[in-house]
Amino acid sequence: MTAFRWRAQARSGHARAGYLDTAHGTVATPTFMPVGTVGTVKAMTMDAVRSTGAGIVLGNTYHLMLRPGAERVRALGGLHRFMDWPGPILTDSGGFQVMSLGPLRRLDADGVTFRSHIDGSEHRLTPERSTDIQHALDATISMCFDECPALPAPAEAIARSMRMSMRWAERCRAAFVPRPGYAQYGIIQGGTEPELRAESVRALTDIGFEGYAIGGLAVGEGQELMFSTLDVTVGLIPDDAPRYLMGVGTPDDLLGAVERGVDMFDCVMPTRAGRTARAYTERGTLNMRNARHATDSRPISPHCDCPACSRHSRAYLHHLFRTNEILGPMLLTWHNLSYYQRLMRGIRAAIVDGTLPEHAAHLRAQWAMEDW
Ligand code: PRF
Ligand code: ZN
Repeated sequence: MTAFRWRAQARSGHARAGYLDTAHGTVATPTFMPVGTVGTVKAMTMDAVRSTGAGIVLGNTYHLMLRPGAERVRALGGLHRFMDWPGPILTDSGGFQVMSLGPLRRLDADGVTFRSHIDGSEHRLTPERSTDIQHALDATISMCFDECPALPAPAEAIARSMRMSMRWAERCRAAFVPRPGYAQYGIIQGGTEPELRAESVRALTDIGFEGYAIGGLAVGEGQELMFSTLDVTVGLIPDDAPRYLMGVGTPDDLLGAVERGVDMFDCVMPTRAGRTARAYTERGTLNMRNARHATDSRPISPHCDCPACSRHSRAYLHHLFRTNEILGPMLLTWHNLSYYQRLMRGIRAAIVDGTLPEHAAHLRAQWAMEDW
């Protein structure tokens, strides 16, 4: 039986490299988790996801409770078996996803009532229900049910929302059934107000979780405010607990957040961009629909060993997107996830080698350069 824990391997400034031990295997951190919202990383087989170097993936309570339903996933052996991912899975609680339904949701102190975006049927999520669903899915890491207000918002509204999320966190913890190698993370809220963030960390550490997430960022505040909020928040989290920045971000966001002490990330960016012809490279992004790629026999990136780069030209990818062929999104998602995992591997290696400042400067200089 593996106990759930994060252990440090090396440090550089506030950045940490380490390992996350779970019931479903060990993951090197800092790590990027590909998003598998409905039990699939869109356009990818799980073998392909594994081959990019991903060690942990994310699933969503909200989507899976509606289709196919948490009890069906449980009856079919849990989410790992259902989607064929034996490694660790983190599930988001549904709070953030229900938020984005806008007029389809009604919030009260006990939870959220909402209409399905699929068929309009009425459903309810509470801290207890969200926690039970994540158990039924057999999530390795369950997230607390929270509210994530959009920014900017009045400090009074942010404070009220954060305090409600902290009361919900207590109820989530009470509903959580601990098992060896499994974890539940609390989610820090409080907008960009340092005092509210500090109050939120205190509330969550008083309850006690296996890990702590920073929520409520990348919701319209901009990178500068996101980084300054990390500067005043991350250091308050217990040093021996994993820290997860939810829904972030661009390669530059990831690097800046790792430098500030974050260990885990998830974002739809590489997968969504891959389906819409946008390629991430060491020198910024490319739009594969652009006519300048039409006769280019070079790979997307000379540094990438993904199938799109090792077997195909930019011209072929351009052709696939121009003809709306399904292989275009498949290959470009593979490429983008390969880029994100290569980025994280490089950052981890630099923390271990003690060369993070030089490596970060090199990455930023490359991002600012013209395409090869
Ligand atoms: N809460 C939850 N999930 C999230 C967020 C949050 O604040 C964010 C914010 N960027 C992304 N995903 N539960
Ligand atoms: Zn590639």
